[in-house]
Amino acid sequence: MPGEEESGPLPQKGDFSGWYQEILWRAGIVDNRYPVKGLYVWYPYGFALRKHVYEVLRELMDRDHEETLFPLLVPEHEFMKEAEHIKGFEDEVYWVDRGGKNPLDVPLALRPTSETAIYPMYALWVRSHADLPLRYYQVVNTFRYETKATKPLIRAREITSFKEAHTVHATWEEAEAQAVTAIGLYRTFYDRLCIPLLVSRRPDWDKFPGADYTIAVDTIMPDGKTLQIGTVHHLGDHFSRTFEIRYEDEKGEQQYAFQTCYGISERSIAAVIGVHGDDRGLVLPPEVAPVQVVIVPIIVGKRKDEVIGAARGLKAELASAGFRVELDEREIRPGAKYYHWEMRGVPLRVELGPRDLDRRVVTLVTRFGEKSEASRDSVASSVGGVLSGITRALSLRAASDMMARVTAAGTLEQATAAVEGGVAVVSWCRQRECADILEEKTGGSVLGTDIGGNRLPEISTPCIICGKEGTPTLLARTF
Ligand code: 5CA
Ligand code: ZN
Repeated sequence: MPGEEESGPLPQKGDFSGWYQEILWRAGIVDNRYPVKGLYVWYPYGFALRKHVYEVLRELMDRDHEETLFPLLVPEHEFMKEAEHIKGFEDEVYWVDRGGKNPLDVPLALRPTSETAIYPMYALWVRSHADLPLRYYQVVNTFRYETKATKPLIRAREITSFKEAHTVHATWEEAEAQAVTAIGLYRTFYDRLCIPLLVSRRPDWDKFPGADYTIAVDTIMPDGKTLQIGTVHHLGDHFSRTFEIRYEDEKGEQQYAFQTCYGISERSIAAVIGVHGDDRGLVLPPEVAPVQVVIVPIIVGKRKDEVIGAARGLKAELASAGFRVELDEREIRPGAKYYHWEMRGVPLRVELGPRDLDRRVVTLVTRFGEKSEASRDSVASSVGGVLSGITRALSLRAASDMMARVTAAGTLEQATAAVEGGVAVVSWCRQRECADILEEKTGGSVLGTDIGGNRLPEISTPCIICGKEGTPTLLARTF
């Protein structure tokens, strides 16, 4: 069973690494004790959270994408086709090379991502311009033999919840427009999770292997490090030339297609946990909370049956109004129940005791500790209103916390100080040599250049290293 109440106080969130590891099991998200490094197990409560997060993602994707499912295993000859892609992934691939006792004729890669599984099929499917644009996605597990320290949900060797979209277009410009659309989609997705973003264009040496360019979305975790929680890649025609993805244009000529791909993983859930949680546990946005409302009956003296009966009626009413609601009837102190549900991030608690019954009211207590009273006769609409308020407050708090950690830096000293606690915005000329010096002197990494929409603090234009013309650039310590 997940960590129970008697295991002592939760580490303070200020010790983020200790807090994070501990909360994953105390709140029943994942168990990291599976006997293979980098693999972990979803508990039912964590799985329910994952389900709701991915329902939001699927709802957004399904507006103009279709969901598909491709095999996990990729034959070596397909995997080895695109030179840059292989170079980027060869040290991270798990191989299957035996069937029972016999060596396989063709070794099979466990997909680290699915370009090389999907694109041979796209080559068969794409025939004419009428087939384009093509926009498919899948949600699957992928495997990467990560060599940096693994962390559940953040750096896993089995990525259990890899949402990857792969699109095909007639022109480079249409693929670019799709990349812009995808960034908008990811903005909306993270907005629904109340997670603020910094969006930047990765430097060329950090782009996805085989891409023309990569746009990444990052957020800032409580320890000041940034976490990349999604990427959008313009693939140009690199893969279409390798995999022969061609279409017949209006004039009857064969043309190579242009492609994009973009992905999100369970890091999205790590961000929800890390950005919103506090010293008492998870704080979940109502939209994705497995339990949105918990009813705690306050039972004193003789009126127990009456209170329980009323609480069951309230549960039925809230459930039929569409809320995910639990009634905690356990024979333990109310305080122990509060602790339990606070740890699990339930946004709203409804308390109901004999005096509330007499006055036809209920007491509402938000996960932030704000108390109010609602009339029993209009309780569903009060609960809806309070939950909306919680969503707004979470978004605002997360956004202002993040922006407080983004600092303009005109000197190396300022940049060094800024990356201690968050993100430095510096001016950089896009030359590798300047980035190397910048990274070495400050201890941060160049995330990427601003692509607008980030509301960054103003900085002057000369490159912080060489003094030539520069662009606003994000510098941070990263996960
Ligand atoms: N094929 C492309 C787009 S689908 C691709 O694989 N892009 S990626 O390598 O950037 O991965 C997409 C996202 O997955 C990353 O932005 C990151 O948020 C997440 N991710 C990458 N590696 C891991 C890992 N080891 N554990 C958890 N999430 C990961
Ligand atoms: Zn420079």
